[in-house]
Amino acid sequence: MIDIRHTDEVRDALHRGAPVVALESTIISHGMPYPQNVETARAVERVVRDAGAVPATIAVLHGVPTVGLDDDALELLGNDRTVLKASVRDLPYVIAAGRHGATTVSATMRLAALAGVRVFATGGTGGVHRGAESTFDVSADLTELARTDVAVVSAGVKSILDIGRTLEVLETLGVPVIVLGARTFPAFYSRDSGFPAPLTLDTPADVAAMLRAKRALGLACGTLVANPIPQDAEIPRAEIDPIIARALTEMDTAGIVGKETTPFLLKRIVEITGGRSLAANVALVKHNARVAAEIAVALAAEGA
Ligand code: PSU
Ligand code: MN
Repeated sequence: MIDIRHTDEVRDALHRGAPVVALESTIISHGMPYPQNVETARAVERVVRDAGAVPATIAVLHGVPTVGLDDDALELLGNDRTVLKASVRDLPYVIAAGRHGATTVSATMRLAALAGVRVFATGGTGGVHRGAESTFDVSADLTELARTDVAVVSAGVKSILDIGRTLEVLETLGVPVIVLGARTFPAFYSRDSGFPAPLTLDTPADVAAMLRAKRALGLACGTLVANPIPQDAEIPRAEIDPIIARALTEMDTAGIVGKETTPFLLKRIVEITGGRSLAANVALVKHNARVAAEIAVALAAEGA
C-alpha cells in the first residue's frame, strides 16, 4: 500500500480512535485568493479543535500523500503556483512525479479513507456542471462519493452547477444525501436551492447514527451531508444567481473548460461581489468544520 505521512497528532488520534476530521486543500490552492486562503485554512483547523476533534488537512507534498499539515505546508499550498489541482485520477501522477498536489474532494476522500479518517469537511462539492448534456462535465467528486466510505460535510452545491441533475446523479449512484436541519437542499451561498432535501436529520448525533446503520449494512459508498450556510452570511439566490450567470457567460467567452472551470468561476464571483462571496465562503467552511467535528465526536463516542 502507498505510504502516507501523518503528523504525530493525527497518527495518535487514529490509533486511539479519537475523532479526526479530514480537510481538503484544493480550496486553499485553487478556491480562494492568498492570503485569505491560508488564514481560512488555519481558522478551520481551530474550529475543528475547539469542537473536540483533530484536524487533518490533506495534500500531496513532494509526491508524498500527507494527512495533517503544518503551518509551512499550508503556506506553500496557499502561495505556490506549481501546486497542481489533484483530483483522484491525478494522484498516481502527482505521487510518481514528486509534485505538490492540492487535493479535491474526490482525492481527499480517497486519501482520508486510506488513512482511516471517516469524516471530512469542505466548502462545496463538485457536481454536474450546467450544460453537461453537451460538455459531459461531471465532477469526479460524484463518482468518488459512490465508491469511498467517507462522510462529506458541505454547504450543498453551488448554482454554478446544475443542482437538479447533481441530485439525480447522486440518487443513481446510491449515495445518501442528508440535509442538516432543513427541508430543502442548500445552494452554497444560499440556504435554499429550491430543490427538496432527499432526507433531513436534525443533529450531528442523528447523522452519526445513520452512518453507523450504513456501515452495518455494508454499503461502501460515501455520504453527502449538506449543511446550509449560516443565516447571517447568506447571499440570497435572487442576488447571487445573476452574478453566477454573468461569470458563466464570461467563462464561455474566454473558452475555459475542464478542471479550470471551478477555480475560474469562484475567482470571478469573488471579484464581481467585491469580496462578499469570499466572506460567505469562509463562514460556511467554518460552519461545516464544526458540524463535521461534532459528527466525528459522536461517532467516536459510539465506538464506530
Ligand atoms: N467548490 C467550492 N470550492 C472549491 C471547490 C468546489 O466551493 O474549492 C473545489 C473542491 O476541491 C472540489 C473541486 O472537489 O473544486 C471540484 O472541481 P471539479 O468541478 O473540477 O471537479
Ligand atoms: Mn470537471
